Amino acid sequence: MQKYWVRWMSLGGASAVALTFALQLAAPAQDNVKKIDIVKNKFSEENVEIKKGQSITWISTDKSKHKLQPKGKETRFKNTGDFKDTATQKFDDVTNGGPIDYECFYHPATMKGKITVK
Ligand SMILES: [Cu+2]
Repeated sequence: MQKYWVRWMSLGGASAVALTFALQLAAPAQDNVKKIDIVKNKFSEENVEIKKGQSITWISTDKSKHKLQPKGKETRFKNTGDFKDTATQKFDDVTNGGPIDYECFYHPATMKGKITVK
């Protein structure tokens, strides 16, 4: 009996790690990422509300490149640099309050957005 207990304990540790890992894989990571499509130089949603610590992924199907940047002196939005397919940014700074204004460097007339972080 003792032998089995020891074996169970040694397996127990490993399976706890495996289970934790499996749970992490199973957890809907997508829930923590808000997706915004970019089609023909337009955002699918211009005003979005997310929770602190959430990320936004912009998914572009345009042939032209985009570069999202903060508007004015906004410091909570980081310049994405040029991208053609996707760009992701995490938002966990809510210190300034109010929505975060951003735009596309190449298409500021049609690509303007606001992000409210709660
Ligand atoms: Cu653009």
